[in-house]
Amino acid sequence: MAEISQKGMYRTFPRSGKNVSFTHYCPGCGHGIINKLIAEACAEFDLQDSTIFVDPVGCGVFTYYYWDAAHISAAHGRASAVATGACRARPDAVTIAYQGDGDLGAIGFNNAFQAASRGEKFGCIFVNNSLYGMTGGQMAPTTLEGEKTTTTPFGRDPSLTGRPLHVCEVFSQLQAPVYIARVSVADTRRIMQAKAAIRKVFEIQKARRGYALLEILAPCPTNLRMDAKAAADFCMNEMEKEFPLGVFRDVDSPGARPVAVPRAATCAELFAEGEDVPPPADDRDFPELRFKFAGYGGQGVLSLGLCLAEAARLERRHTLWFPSYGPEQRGGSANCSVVVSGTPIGSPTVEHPDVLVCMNQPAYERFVGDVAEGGTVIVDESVPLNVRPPEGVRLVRWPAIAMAERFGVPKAANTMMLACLMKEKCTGLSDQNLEKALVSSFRKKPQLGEVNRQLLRKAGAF
Ligand SMILES: Cc1ncc(C[n+]2csc(CCOP(=O)(O)OP(=O)(O)O)c2C)c(N)n1
Ligand code: SF4
Repeated sequence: MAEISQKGMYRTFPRSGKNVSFTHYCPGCGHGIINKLIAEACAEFDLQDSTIFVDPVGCGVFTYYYWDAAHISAAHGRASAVATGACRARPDAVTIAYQGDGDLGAIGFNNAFQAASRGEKFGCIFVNNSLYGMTGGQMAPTTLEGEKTTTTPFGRDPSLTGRPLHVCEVFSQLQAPVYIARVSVADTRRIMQAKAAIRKVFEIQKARRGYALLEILAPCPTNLRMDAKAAADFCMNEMEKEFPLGVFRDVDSPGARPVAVPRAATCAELFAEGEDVPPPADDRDFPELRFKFAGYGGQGVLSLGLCLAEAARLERRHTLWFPSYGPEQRGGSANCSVVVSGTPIGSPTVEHPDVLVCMNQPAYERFVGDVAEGGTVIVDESVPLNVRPPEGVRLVRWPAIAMAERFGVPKAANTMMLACLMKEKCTGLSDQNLEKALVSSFRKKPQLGEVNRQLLRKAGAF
């Protein structure tokens, strides 16, 4: 038997503990055809090693099992937002978001629309099967008037649920997109047109020309409660009446006003006035260090974390700072995570810190059990220790609050904590950069920067 072409796809798909060579799609589903066309286009343009697919939540969720390229799974409706991040972080790669009509047209409409309006450099393949497939056939914004779904059992009634959403037509009001088209995969001729349009999306991304939206009408026999032939006929005869096929915007058409490929902003630009330093340098010998700073809002734990992250940036380490606080400006709990690493960091969240700094009792009790084995917890001396740190965790008690009061600057308790981190040599960063970062955090009040520098020395940081 001739081998079936699987260009751009894995040979087998490891699903549910088995290695199968068929997809999870129902017979007659448009996703299956579209998946194959996308994989082929990616492979034919030799882009498998430089494509980032952003996968949706919906029936297309498993494309990472099928397409042999890099993938990021987005939360429901967020593929265009995630694709924005991916194409900005990796302007050298081709980014493709894959979204259903519930995903893009309902929960995710705004982020898809805004990404298109900004002219983000990615291609969006939008599969319109007129309903929510994965969850059992509920009405989507694209459901036709009169179409029966599980949530419109008597047919969609515009007086209750409005009229179908025409995504291509709405996006065509925007200036930045360079390509907007609607195709179908309901018969062979249409599949060939869809193939050409998908190739065009890849070509546009390969040439970094701008945002491209390709809507593909696709049958969902299962939820339409039809056989494959009838569902394809519904797609051609009913859906196309509402959603005419065609090209709404082409690369060089007069309506398009693409925006330039953005240059990645430097940290100095992002943080205004900060000292510009070259981007982080990879250093595999520098281990990833995870910090958590916790206390009340107003105790300066977020600034303390920022200071550490800024010192890491000055040292050309990879670093991320991630704050978490309540709605109150002062008084509520606040904490932040900081990751410092010699290699790019996957996530800014820190579940098991190597170093935990606690300025109050609730923070200590909440986080002390999470500290990684071999880690350190630094707690203000005023905090009663009702709970012991886990086995293998070093405890350091430090009178940060009392010292700041004694030095006449009660607000500088966080600077006193920084002094302790430096004394204990817990940061992996140089004293010089930590001091510089501290002073620069007061750049709008330089006299306070100098006061804090002196306090750092008085506290015996170095
Ligand atoms: C935040 C959130 N809300 C709702 C869901 C449930 N959900 C999963 S898939 C889906 C709809 C998918 O429909 P569509 O985007 O049209 O894709 P299809 O399955 O038809 O390909 C919904 C509502 C979810 N997973 N997450
Ligand atoms: S439920 Fe519909 S969209 Fe989902 S796999 Fe089956 S046919 Fe395709």
